[in-house]
Amino acid sequence: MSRALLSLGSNLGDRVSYLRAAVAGLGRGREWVSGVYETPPWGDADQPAYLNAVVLAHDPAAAARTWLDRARALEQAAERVRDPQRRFGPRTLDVDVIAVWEDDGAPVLSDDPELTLPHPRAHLRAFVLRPWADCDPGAVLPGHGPIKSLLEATLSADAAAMTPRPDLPLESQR
Ligand code: PH2
Ligand code: MG
Ligand code: MG
Repeated sequence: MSRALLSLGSNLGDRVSYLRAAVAGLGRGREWVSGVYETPPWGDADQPAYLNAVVLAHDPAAAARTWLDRARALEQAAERVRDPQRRFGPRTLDVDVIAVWEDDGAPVLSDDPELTLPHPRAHLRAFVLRPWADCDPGAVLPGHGPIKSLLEATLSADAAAMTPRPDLPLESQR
């Protein structure tokens, strides 16, 4: 039933291995996987730099909620420990469901606090928009518009501080 744009982030331990395990864990349903960017921490400066990437995944059998369950399972497999005192603190693996579309292309909208769709901060985050724009320049973030425009509107300092890491591919050529 759906496609999902998932954002991957890691800033603890063997960061690229956590991202690679997450991509592999998505199985055959991935349509494309972006390149990796090294990005300064947003929100809580006192933590290591992140590696970030995005993935478009497709699963005819998945409901929107299925993507959240998968994201959490991937985080658990990375032995992520949640610190209740530090919502935006460091983590081995963060998998966020950014947007979900039905097979006919209609966006899934949700104000469920557990799974808000699209993700409530995605339109502000260069570390989501830039790798997404690399893979699908014409993409639209439901409710917000073309991601190219959103990327231009993010702080140029944020986008400029992102370093492409072509030396860290997430999947071997298929
Ligand atoms: N994720 C956060 C908090 N801050 N900063 C960067 N650069 N990348 C992230 O993925 C990120 C962050 C919480 O999810
Ligand atoms: Mg998250
Ligand atoms: Mg996050």
